[in-house]
Amino acid sequence: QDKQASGGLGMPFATRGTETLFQEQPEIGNQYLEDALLQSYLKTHLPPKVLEEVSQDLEKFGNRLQTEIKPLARECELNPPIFRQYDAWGQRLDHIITCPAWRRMKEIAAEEGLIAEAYERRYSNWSRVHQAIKLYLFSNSSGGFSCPLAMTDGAAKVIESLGIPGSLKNAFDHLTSRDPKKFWTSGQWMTERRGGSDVANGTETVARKQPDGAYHLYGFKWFTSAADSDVTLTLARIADAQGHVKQGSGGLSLFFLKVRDEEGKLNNIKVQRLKNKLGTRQMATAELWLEGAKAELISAEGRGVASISNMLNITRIHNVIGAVASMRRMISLSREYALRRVVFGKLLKDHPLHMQTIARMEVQTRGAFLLLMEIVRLLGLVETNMANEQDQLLLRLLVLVAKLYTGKQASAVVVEAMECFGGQGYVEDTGLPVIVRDTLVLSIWEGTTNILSLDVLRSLTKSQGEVMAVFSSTVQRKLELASSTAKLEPAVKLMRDAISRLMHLVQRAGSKGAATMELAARDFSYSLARIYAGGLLIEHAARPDSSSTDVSAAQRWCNQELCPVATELKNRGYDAEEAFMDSCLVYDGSP
Ligand code: UCC
Repeated sequence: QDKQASGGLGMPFATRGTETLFQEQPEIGNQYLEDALLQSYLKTHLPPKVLEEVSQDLEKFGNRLQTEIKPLARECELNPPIFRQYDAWGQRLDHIITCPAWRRMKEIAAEEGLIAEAYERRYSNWSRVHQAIKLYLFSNSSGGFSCPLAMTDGAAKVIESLGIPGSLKNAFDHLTSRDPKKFWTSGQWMTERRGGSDVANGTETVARKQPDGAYHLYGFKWFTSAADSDVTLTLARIADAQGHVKQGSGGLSLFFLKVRDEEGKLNNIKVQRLKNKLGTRQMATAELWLEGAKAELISAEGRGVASISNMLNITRIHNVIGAVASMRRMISLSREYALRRVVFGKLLKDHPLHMQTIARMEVQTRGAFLLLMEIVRLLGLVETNMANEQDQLLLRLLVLVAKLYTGKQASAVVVEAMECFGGQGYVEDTGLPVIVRDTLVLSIWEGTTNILSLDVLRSLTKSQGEVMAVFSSTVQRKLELASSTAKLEPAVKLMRDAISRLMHLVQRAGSKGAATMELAARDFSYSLARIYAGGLLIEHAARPDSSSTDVSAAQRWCNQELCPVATELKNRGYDAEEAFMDSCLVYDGSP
């Protein structure tokens, strides 16, 4: 350490510059073995036989990630897809050329059963947890392949929820295959040029029925992620005999289509260009013209949005996986770096302020991780018919809440963690900026923070408030587990106070009016996330074999404002006057 700190001052400067490495690269080892929270979660929840098998698989996968998969991810980052629209002689090609490492990722995803695991259900309700953890470990070493996997999982889910009709059986088998030669990925073509959030009004694509019962789609898809996928789900408006279509959400239906035919020719699709994105550059996102693409109607007419929601709920869970994985990766690297980097005469790990900064990120990441585990646990119960109606309501709510909250958390944490490396964090070939760029999309795709917050309100209204009763009683039950743990008392007290303020507000929501509730939507969703995650952290810390760090994490989480919506309501009111002042502030006094 002393030698490193002195920097070998005896040497000539030029030699020092080239021979003496200034800083050692932080490296992570087997991500499964290094993740204490993950291991304690599994130990607490999984039945012993399942735990044994899953642990073996995860350890093996952790080794494979370290030795084989991580270098492939770097290849994907260095060789983003290329688009060749024409050949030298002017023939239209529309080829999206991906690198060998990207194609290898697809094979690995099949071999590891990254989709199959969830549908084989060999561990019954725990299969989803197993799959989610593999995806979590894979995420930041996947070279962007997490994205097509999210949509593939979503497509398989939609097909399964339709009862795997005969016409889709072959596709389902491909999407859930462990055979690399057979495995297909799916796209999710929802976004059109008039809008990505307001799908109901933004979708212009028209479907024309053919004499054989198939449909031909005509339209323009503006943002299609992983456009090299084999199949896709997409929305369109069915034209009647006069060519008229129904506008709004009720005019949308869901279609399945193959992107290419048996000979590899595009299905009457033209690629206009690839997007030049801030991040996720390893993955081809395209603008596509549908010029009579042959498709199969797979929802009831006019039930497109409700049907594709099954896909959205899965891709949103993958979004949460990506968020937690990015936070965990950046913290692991920061932690490692702090063990090696000497500044002001001592290692970073011996600087209390630096450790405080990483510890704060760790608390956020723990809350997000347990939230993720909770939604995949509930999903596993639903998928194996072990969930009651209340579990289903809770899942519908928590997917939205977890997606919107962890997307924001992850953006904040990865930017903070980048600072832990000083200037190195900003240097491209450290691999750190890729993580930052790829994380920033998580609060945007699969529904922005505000759009999801508004949907949280809709899910409350739709359940006529029942979901809030379930939410509250579930969190209260978790707190009761901690009643005999004295060290958790202050955290439990803060939580009880937050729940009571939240429920008081919910009871009065009916009299508040839609405009007030809309203004409160984001703070309300944040309150749900913080309170639920607080309950999970306390539950985890109340285990008989919990550690002092589990207790400290729970306490620190609960020390933050757990119910910001109640505080804001008291201080500002979310009323018309506030809304007017918001506009004045934005437009310098003239809304
Ligand atoms: O495609 C994209 C990028 C792909 C990349 C994927 C990779 C991600 C993983 C990363 C891993 C690292 S991004 C495009 C994503 N687009 C969106 O997320 C759309 C955002 N907009 C919304 O979510 C809106 O809220 C809409 C589109 C759902 C609103 O549509 P409507 O038609 O105006 O809304 P409604 O009326 O609320 O919903 C219509 C029906 C209702 O059912 P019924 O008719 O029975 O009352 C709703 O309850 O759909 C139902 N529904 C849902 N059901 C709506 N949302 C849900 C839901 N989440 N779960 C269950």
